[in-house]
Amino acid sequence: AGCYGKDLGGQFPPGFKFGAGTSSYQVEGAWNVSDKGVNILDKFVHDHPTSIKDLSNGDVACDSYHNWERDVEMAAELGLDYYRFSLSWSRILPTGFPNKISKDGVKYYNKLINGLQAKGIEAMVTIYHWDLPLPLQELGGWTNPLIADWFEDYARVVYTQFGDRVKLWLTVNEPISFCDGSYNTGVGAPGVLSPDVGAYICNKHVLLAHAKAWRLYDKEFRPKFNGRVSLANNLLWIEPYSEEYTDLAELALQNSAGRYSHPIFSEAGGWPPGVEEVIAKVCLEKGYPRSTFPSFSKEEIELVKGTYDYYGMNHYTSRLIREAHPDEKLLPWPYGDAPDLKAKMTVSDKWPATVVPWFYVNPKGIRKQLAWLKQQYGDLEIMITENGFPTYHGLNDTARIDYYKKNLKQILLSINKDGVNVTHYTAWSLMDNFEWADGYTTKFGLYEVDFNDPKRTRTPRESAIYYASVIKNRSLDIPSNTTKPKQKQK
Ligand code: PNW
Repeated sequence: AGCYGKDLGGQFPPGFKFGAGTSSYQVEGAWNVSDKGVNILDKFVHDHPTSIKDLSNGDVACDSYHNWERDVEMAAELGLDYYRFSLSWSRILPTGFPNKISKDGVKYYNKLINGLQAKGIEAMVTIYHWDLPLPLQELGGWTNPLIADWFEDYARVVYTQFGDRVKLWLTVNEPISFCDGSYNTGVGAPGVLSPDVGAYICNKHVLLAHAKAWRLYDKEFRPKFNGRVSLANNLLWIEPYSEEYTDLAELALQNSAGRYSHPIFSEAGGWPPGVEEVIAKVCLEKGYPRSTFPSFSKEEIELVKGTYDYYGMNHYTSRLIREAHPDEKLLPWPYGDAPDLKAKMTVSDKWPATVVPWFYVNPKGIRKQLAWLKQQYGDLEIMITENGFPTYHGLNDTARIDYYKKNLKQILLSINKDGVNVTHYTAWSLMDNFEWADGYTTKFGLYEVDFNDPKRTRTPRESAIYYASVIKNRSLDIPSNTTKPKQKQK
């Protein structure tokens, strides 16, 4: 019997896989090494140092460009089945275009992929995790319709270079974050404020870019490499504040999860129900002559529909939604409020706060979110591509262990009780890293990174030892002695 009781049903199904994730800008450093091109994150942090809490940046970060062997070793220590990381577009294509492929850039990822392979660890590769080459941004970035072709060209390069060994691909990470999140606030790269317009154009172009990259793989690479491709959506679980707001909560889910999923995963394709109408109405109220929400042509609907091999889901936290009071101050969508729905997003006082303001703990949310996906899009395979918990520094991270334990428990209930086909779980993150506007002040790592040490020494937290034991036992019912840290603390 484990220390959490006998009958918890803590076993994961055979074949269930565990991983951990990072992204290029957040860990690699080496921002100007060799012929690497400049991307929008490099430019943003250098131009706006004060927009990062500790005035830091990702110039060096975890220096994974040089420390990749240690990263592989950590993945092996944890017993990961796979490691999720992202490719830096500008490191591989210094101009953003395939006219020039960087030998050093490709070499770096080959070393990493081969290093993982040598330890029997698969690579789950994100093609784009927010670091757009600057030359593409100067042409409008995600608001230029040609981005779909530029992205497809880049995808062809990486499938060609790495597809023999990489079998799990994610085209883009959290488009709601780099479309809605970025254009509605102007905060973070590329630093363009374009409420009502930018986010929606970006939304449409991301779907087309994803679809082209998926179709390219399907046609030219799947026959020889037999891998699988999807995208990672951040799903913020939204519940009604009280029963009268049930429809509002559903509309908010369609406006978040739906706008980035329905066109791809639903049988009908196209924009999700209700959203186009609401936005059109709001646009007229705001004085636009017509809706700023782009429509899809029939051909585009067909192009995008069905371009998935599984669903990639990032999930962290939940919200409650209610109608806003008149004159109530509303923050921008999606991580503030929902001004276009004239709604306020709050949280339950039963959900513990964390060290980051957007994050309250509601483990039941992940199970409800998974059930919603199944109900919306049918019985598809779902991989959790991110889930994790923030703390300040320190190796004794009991709150993180508690978060993982409770979320994994809910995922087991989802699999066993709700019949949802969840097959992969990715802890975010393998190690502390550049946490965007928080800089290095808040930490998501299973491994702590010493950012004052030029070597960027990594040390396992208690949560790393816990996660390793879950993976080893393929169960949450872990004999109590294996949850104690074995490693010496420094
Ligand atoms: C993700 N929310 O972003 C990103 O994919 C990671 O790069 C990042 O390090 C991680 O979460 C932790 O922040 C999110 O408000 C941003 O729900 C916002 C939310 C969730 C995820």
